Amino acid sequence: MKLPGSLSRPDIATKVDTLWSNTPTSVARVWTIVGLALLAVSFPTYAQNGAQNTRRSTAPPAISSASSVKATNDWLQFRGPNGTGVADGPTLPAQFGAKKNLAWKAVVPFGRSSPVVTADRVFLTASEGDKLVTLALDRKTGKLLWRRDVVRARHTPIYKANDAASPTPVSDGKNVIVFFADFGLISYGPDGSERWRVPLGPFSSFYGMAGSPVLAGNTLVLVADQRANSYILAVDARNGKVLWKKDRTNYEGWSTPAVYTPKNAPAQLLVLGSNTLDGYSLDKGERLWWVTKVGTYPKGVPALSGDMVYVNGEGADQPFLPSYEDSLKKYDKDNDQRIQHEEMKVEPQMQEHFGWLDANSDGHIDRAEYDFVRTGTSTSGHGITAVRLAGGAGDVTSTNVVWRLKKSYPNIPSPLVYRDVMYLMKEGGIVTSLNPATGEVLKMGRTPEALEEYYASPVAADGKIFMVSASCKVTVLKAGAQWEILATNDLDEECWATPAIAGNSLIIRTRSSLYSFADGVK
Ligand SMILES: [Ca+2]
Ligand SMILES: [Ca+2]
Repeated sequence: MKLPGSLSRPDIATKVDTLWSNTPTSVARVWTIVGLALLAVSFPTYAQNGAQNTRRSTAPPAISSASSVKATNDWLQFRGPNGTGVADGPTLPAQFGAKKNLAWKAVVPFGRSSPVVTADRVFLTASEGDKLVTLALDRKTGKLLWRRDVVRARHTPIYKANDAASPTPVSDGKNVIVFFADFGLISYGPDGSERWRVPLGPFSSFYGMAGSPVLAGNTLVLVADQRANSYILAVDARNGKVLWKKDRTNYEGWSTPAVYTPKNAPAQLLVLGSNTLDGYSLDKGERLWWVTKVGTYPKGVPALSGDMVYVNGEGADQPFLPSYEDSLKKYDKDNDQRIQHEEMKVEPQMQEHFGWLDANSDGHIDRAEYDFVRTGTSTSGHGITAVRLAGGAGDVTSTNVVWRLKKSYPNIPSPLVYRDVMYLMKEGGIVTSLNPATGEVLKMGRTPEALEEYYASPVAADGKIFMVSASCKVTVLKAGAQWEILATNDLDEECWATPAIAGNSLIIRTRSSLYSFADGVK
């Protein structure tokens, strides 16, 4: 059997662990939330959080794009300005709902992608049966301006926690570019006219593709990490012409890249993949440097702040699965030394993830496949990794990693750095504030009215942090090292998407609707 490529990578340490913590139940729980982009929790064992270096960063922000957080009037990609989740300038309400501070509400088809906002439009993707849908709504009124459908090229089976429209669109402020794993890339003009398309796929991902495309000037970048043949692709956003494509050896991933523009050097792409964070040159796609031991299950987007970047990757210190022999004893009723789907029904929550272990989809889990997941993808470091963007080539793990946090970090939600404080939103409703320079935990507490799963990444503006739970309870924090809860607003529906903030509007997608909230509108 051919093993997935990353197992043989010398720079990949071999393991994952936190992810599936110890029991099949937790395995299922975690995987219920994998793959959502896309769009953070544990227990207060924070004293020894793995901070390894206490150098204080006093450097001013060196990132042109990320630091352009002045009066943000648009939100053009997943998690806004360069994926930071931070908008500056607006005034936003702490309390809102169907009858409070509601500017408009629009019914939209299902999809887990997040809204993006230009000066006059809100773009959104969805899927309905065979149709892959792109919507443009009027930003002021929520009125549908146009809808474009393409028929999906295929119907790749993926895990139930993902869907055909989980990647978030990206806009240059005028046009929109969308990515559907069952189709490829498509760009529409402001009036809905198709500008170009780039068919892509099929992709091989048990949990489904989820990373969103991003723009760096006129270059559109898409990271397609899958079971084999992972790659990063750069396309001319003006015409859809492929500029370059580079193979990656990383395994399945669901992370969106970030663009880093050093003060006096060309732009780079920061790509979080299974077990590595890589820096690529934007112009040619050369892999310039990398950091290892960053976890196996990359999600969200690298969070840039000043000359630091923070990434989040699940993993564990010990294998989360029992030995193959123990699993054979439990499941292998026909004694053929392999595990079949039917045999796993004694453990329904494990059975749901059968396809994750059966890498070649032949209906049998064999030892090599099992051990690949048990040890090959699990225990190579994990948690929040803080990396100084200090130059260097090749493996810069030993020189550029400033600290790591291996406890109480999120699974899906990205870290947020806002006004010199880092916030983590972890499943179960656990909020942690940290000193981003050192990893020191400043405060840990709960969101008592929203103790549940979180898929959306936290966003911030107006001195407030917005955290959206799986049942769309939106907790608003007063930002600060000793943060406080200002309000919890209940939209009473399932919620996966990361909110958008543009001007004085807070735009939130629930299962069926898109809401725009603003202070004092009603
Ligand atoms: Ca068997
Ligand atoms: Ca197999």
